[in-house]
Amino acid sequence: MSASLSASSIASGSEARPAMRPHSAHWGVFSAGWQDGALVVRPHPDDPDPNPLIGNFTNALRHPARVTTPMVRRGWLERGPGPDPLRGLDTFVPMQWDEVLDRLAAELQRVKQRHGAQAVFGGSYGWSSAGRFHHAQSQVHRFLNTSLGGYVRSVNSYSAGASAVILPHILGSMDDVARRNVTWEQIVEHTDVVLAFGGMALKNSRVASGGISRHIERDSMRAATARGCRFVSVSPLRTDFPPEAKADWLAAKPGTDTALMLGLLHELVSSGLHDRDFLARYCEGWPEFEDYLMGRADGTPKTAAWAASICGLPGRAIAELAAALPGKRVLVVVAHSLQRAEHGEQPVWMAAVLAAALGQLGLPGGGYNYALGTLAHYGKRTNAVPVAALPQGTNGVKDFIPVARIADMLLHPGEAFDYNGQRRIYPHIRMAYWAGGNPFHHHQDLNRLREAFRRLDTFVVHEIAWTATARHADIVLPCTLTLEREDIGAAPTDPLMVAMHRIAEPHGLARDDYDIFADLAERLGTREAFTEGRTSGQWLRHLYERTRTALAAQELEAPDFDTFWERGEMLLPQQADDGGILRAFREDPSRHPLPTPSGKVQISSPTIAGFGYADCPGHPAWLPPEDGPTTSHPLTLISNQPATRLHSQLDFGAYSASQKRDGREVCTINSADAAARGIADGDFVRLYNGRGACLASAALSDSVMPGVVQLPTGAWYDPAIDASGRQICTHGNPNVLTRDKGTSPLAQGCTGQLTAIQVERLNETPPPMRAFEPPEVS
Ligand SMILES: Nc1nc2c(c(=O)[nH]1)N[C@H]1C(S)=C(S)[C@@H](COP(=O)(O)OP(=O)(O)OC[C@H]3O[C@@H](n4cnc5c(=O)[nH]c(N)nc54)[C@H](O)[C@@H]3O)O[C@H]1N2
Ligand SMILES: Nc1nc2c(c(=O)[nH]1)N[C@H]1C(S)=C(S)[C@@H](COP(=O)(O)OP(=O)(O)OC[C@H]3O[C@@H](n4cnc5c(=O)[nH]c(N)nc54)[C@H](O)[C@@H]3O)O[C@H]1N2
Ligand SMILES: [Mo]
Repeated sequence: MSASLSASSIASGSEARPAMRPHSAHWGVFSAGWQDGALVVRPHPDDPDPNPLIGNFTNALRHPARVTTPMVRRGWLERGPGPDPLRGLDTFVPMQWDEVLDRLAAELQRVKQRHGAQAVFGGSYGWSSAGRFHHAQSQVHRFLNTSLGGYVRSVNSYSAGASAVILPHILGSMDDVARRNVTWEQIVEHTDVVLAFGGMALKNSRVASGGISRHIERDSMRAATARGCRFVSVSPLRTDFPPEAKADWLAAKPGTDTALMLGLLHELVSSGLHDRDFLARYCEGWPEFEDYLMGRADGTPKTAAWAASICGLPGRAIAELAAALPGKRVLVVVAHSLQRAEHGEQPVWMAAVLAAALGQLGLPGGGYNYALGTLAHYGKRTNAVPVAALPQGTNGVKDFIPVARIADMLLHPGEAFDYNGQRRIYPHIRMAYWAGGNPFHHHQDLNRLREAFRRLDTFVVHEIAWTATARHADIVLPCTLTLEREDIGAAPTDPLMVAMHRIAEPHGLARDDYDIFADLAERLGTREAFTEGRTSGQWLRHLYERTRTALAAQELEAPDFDTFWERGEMLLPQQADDGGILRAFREDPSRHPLPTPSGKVQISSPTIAGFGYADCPGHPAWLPPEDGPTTSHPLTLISNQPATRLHSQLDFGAYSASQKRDGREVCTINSADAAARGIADGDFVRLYNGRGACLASAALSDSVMPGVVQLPTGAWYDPAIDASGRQICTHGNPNVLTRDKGTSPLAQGCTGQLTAIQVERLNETPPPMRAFEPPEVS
């Protein structure tokens, strides 16, 4: 894991060519092959801006962190299923496949008979890497539906927990507002100002679930800028835009965007520059909102000066920005990150109101495109033919949780919680089955999550590697890495369908998730229902057929599966760049109403007001956070997406490892804040608050605003005791610090992005790193 391993094995065009076979990942299409015993990966030749994340594959296949054999936790084996404080501390016992599957099938039957399928949590949130068929989350859902009768599921995502719930109340579905809306083509041609809250970091838009063949964002920004488009980045980090965009950087305090947007809009309304015709014709509920904005409702006018006192930007800068917007083609963009925070619903809603008041919704390159720039799915055209996914069957259990309420559910069975106008009860979960996700990556307050998982009878995990989640499981089943399988790579917003060839044989005893589930189903008497009599190879052909028939129906070339497989890829037709539902609505609001209660943009929402939530009132509002900076924890931690990997995946990979220092994650801190604490570049630092502490290597920079520390997510949780006897994650996982509380009772989304911390220089040798060593076997 030394830096010298970096991305050096990514082949360049000039090297002697090994036999390369095509493959695809969420971070790009590439080919891979072996040269002198080393894996070489080469980006797709048509990709203008390849993602360096493909470098993480080069050393991954045979890495010691891989799980090589089925493992059972000793305590579970000796004492049987049940809550256990040793979960996560115990040793493991290797076991042959037949025996482990017999034991697991018996445990599934026990839980089902004693407690019913509603005692099994199968939400299994996560971004595991696969194509259309081997997608682990679809596999586990299909297995639990066909073989157990169902499972408690989770709804929404860690990505967009708040917006997925608020957007349908006010504009339309996430898909309509984020995916089928403004494209990069429109921005290049039409947009005058892109006002981006949370920036548009290329590290993020280089990723798309299902795959991405051409990374066009950098060139699109360059072309738009050359035509005269101005990018404005409201963000705590300068690096949230690439240099090509020549963005103006406005470093507002994190978590204050709603106040800033209110200040901008107050300026417009006070000068009469808001689009009254648009608000009257296309929107509902402006008057109530205007009463709030102008201070008639609560005595506080949301002036630029008021906003300045909250967000820390000069009032004059706010007034100047407001004055630069009317009469221009303005696109307002809000990154996912803003709503992964307390009251995350508010900036999503407020940005829609700002764009509506500018009269821009539905115009080419204008209006509001939630999350454009945060993932490669957005700003793209949609394919004109479908790409099939593994059907998941029918879930007989009705219970669900908003995805980020996992620890609450495990710690509070039978208790009530609020969600989107409903009052629901947390089910009592005895068994959790995870395949394809890493809750010890994605969840907040990991010390609390640990306690929560200890309440289970049994925790089953399929993993490629010894993540912290695998270490906290009772049964760990080794599964193949995508490079060890054949699959079909495709996403609805990418025109390239990829024949994902097998690059390597499975490591150790690893098996495909599909084959594991098929053999488990066999033991439960449901093999036929799960497999429909197909092998994986037959499933690929079956799924491919959906696309082939759609191509044939459009009288396009529709090669058979073998031809597609041999060619390695196929270009799919795409739909016109038509602006989606917002354009149609603008052109004819009576024929194409929005899917909201009024058919219009809900500037206020009587529905949401009717829920009576103080933390999500009936129109967007500034609601100060509870977890803001304090005297003891004066810094705001930004735990954003890592530039060197996808979440926690392949954190041991060569590229991810090459960007660490002394094997630890790097946090970036403003030079002044560092100086005040006697911290020099490269020092080990301890980041802490009342919930926990982690170690990181400090990088000093003025691209981070004062008062802010940035530590990306994804370093594998590595709990240890430091020289002073304190619990610390010795690797640098920020989720030991973040707060496990929903955005509001409306969406109950994840609030992991921001938290208040203190940072100090570490004056002792840090505990050793164990994250990438397999756990102790006995
Ligand atoms: N503090 C904080 N926390 C956050 C965020 C944040 O901004 N701040 N962001 C959140 C967001 S947006 C997200 S989407 C989540 C991401 O959270 P996750 O999606 O859970 O993270 P991944 O690391 O992608 O987890 C995928 C896991 O699947 C495993 N895997 C890979 N391939 C396979 C396979 O074929 N089969 C099986 N069975 N397993 C496989 C990988 O080894 C990995 O452990 O994190 C969230 N957490
Ligand atoms: N390389 C890489 N790319 C990824 C991922 C990854 O793990 N690695 N994950 C993918 C996934 S699943 C998702 S959901 C998307 C996530 O997309 P986002 O959630 O938008 O991504 P982040 O990097 O967490 O945040 C983007 C930026 O928002 C800024 N920010 C944070 N808080 C605030 C705030 O309160 N106000 C303002 N104005 N700015 C703020 C931070 O500076 C941060 O760099 O990224 C995707 N792309
Ligand atoms: Mo996400």
